[in-house]
Formats: sequence, C-alpha cells, structure tokens
Amino acid sequence: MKVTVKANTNIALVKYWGKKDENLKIPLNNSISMTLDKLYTITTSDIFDNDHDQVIFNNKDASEISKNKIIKFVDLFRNEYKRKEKLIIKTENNFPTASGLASSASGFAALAKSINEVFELNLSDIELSKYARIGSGSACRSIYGGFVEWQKGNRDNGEDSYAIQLVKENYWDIRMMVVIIDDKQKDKSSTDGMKETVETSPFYPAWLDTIENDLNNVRQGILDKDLEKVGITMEHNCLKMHSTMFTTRPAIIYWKPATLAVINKVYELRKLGVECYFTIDAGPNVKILYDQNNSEKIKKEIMSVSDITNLIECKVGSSALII
Ligand code: 2P0
Repeated sequence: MKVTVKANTNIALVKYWGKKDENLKIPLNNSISMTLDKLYTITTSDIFDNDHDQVIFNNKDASEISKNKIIKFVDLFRNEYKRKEKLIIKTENNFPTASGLASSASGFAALAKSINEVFELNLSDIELSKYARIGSGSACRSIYGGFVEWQKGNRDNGEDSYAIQLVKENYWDIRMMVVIIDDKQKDKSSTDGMKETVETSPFYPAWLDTIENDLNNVRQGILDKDLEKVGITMEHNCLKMHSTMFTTRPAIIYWKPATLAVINKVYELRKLGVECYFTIDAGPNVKILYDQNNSEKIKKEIMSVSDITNLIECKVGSSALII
C-alpha cells in the first residue's frame, strides 16, 4: 500500500537543548513549539519487492549517511512489530535541509507516520511522537499542529518522553516569519552542538534552572493569546540557549552579521510600536513572531536589511496528514 504523508516543521518558542540519553534522544528539559504551515516534508512509502530498502531524498538517491539513518529508523518498527518487508521511501523537503530550519523535525515526523500507514500499525499520535523523537528529538513535536509541548518525562526508557498538543492551529491566528540569511548546510550539527554544550558550558546549569519559568510563561501566554508574554519569554529563552553555546568549549556561534542586524531591526520596530519578537535556532536564520496586522510593515523593514536572501511568512500549521 503506497502512502504519502505531509508533515510540517516546527519552531521552538522554548527550546530543546541538551539530552539525558543520546541514543533514545531523551531531553533534559521540556520544550514548546509552534508548527509552521509553509515549511514541510512530503514522504511516500511503499512496500518494495526486493531484498533491500531504497531511499530517494529530494529526487536523488540518498547519501549513505541519510540512507542509513532512515533505514535504522524503519528497523525500529520492523523489530518491534516483526515485519520483514523492505520499503521504497521517497522524501522531499520544500526548504533547505540541515540549515537550522528544522528539516529533521518534519522529516522524521512524516517518516514515522508513513511507516505506520504502510505497515498498517494503527499507532496513536503519542506512540508516533515517541518514535519520531528517536529519529530526531524535535520531530516528536511535528506530529501535531498548533502549539505543542514536548514533555521530557522521567523514565530512563523514554516511554513518557513525547509531545502533546496544547492548542489546535485555529486557536490563535499569529504569524511567524522565517528570515533566511544563509541556507547552506551548517558546520556543526545540533546533535553534536548540544552534547558539547552540556559537557562544557558553565552556563548550562542556569539554562536548566530557569526553564520552568519560561515554560509556564509561554504556556499561559499561548492560552491567553498574549503576544507580549510569549514574545518576551521566547526572546530571552533563545538568548539564554545561545549564551550556553557561546560559552561552550570550543565556542559554538551559529550567528552571522545579518543575524544581529535582524535582531536590531526587531528592537527598532518595537520602539516604533510595531510589536514583534525574534527567536533563532541552531543556524544563522531568524524567526519573527507577530500579529498579521503588522505583516506588511515588518516585511518591508526586514527586507531592507543587507544579506537577507528570503522571507517566508507562516501561519500556524496543521498536524502530520496523509495526503
Ligand atoms: C529546538 N533545536 O527545540 C532546538 C532549538 C535546535 C535549537 O531541536 O539530536 O535536530 O536529532 O535530537 O532535533 C535541533 O535538534 O536534534 C533542535 P537531535 P534536533 O527546536
């Protein structure tokens, strides 16, 4: 049975940075994200009448590294559910891969859901979220639309580490603009970056000590549709995460000069009464949260910053879906 799934990527408002378990991808802190409607992965899986799996990534044979990651992921399901069939998997992102735009999030969410369908496993969203997490931590949040919280859980086997939906995509009509400064593959993967941070940054304990407060503010701010509360906390949380990276040995600096120029532009816009807030992931690109009424003003001002290659305005996106 051939099945095609579309999964949207997500951007964290309170970030995931640091693992308790590297293999099972169990995080050291909860995180909260917004699913985006314009950045997604489409994955088609089908039974392959052959003695090996085939993986096609962005219309080409996948590299050995990508292929092995994907096959290892399919094997989790084959081992657990005693399935022997080989698969042909075609997967495509509508945006650049591994550039800090959360491609692994939408990628593993789409893959988990398509395997569930092709093997007819009838797994719940919680089960799919746990599987997606093992593919890539942030992928557990992309199973759902709207605003989502990944609960770190307490168990060593990861059975209680999965995401839940806080509110659906139609609850709060807010916008996130993805400001692309550089869409090339980054030098340092998030996986390596967060491991080095946990091991060497003297600021990491402060990150963990202050996370509960950020989670409470952002959760409540979403429920109250309070852009200021969510935005101020989101910015502070992002700057704390990057401070742990800057103080890692050797330092991890994902920012480019244009990253700082966009941050300054957001501050200027706020001084002029245009409410908007930034966040930045493991890459130089900036994401801006704002109300749609300010959309045109923000686009015009951000486009005036040098070295911006593209702007993508997103609404709150839906759950991973069969299409
Ligand atoms: C996040 N990031 O919460 C944070 C913020 C990047 C910065 O989740 O090692 O690709 O596969 O679990 O999920 C990126 O990390 O890392 C990430 P792995 P992942 O969105």
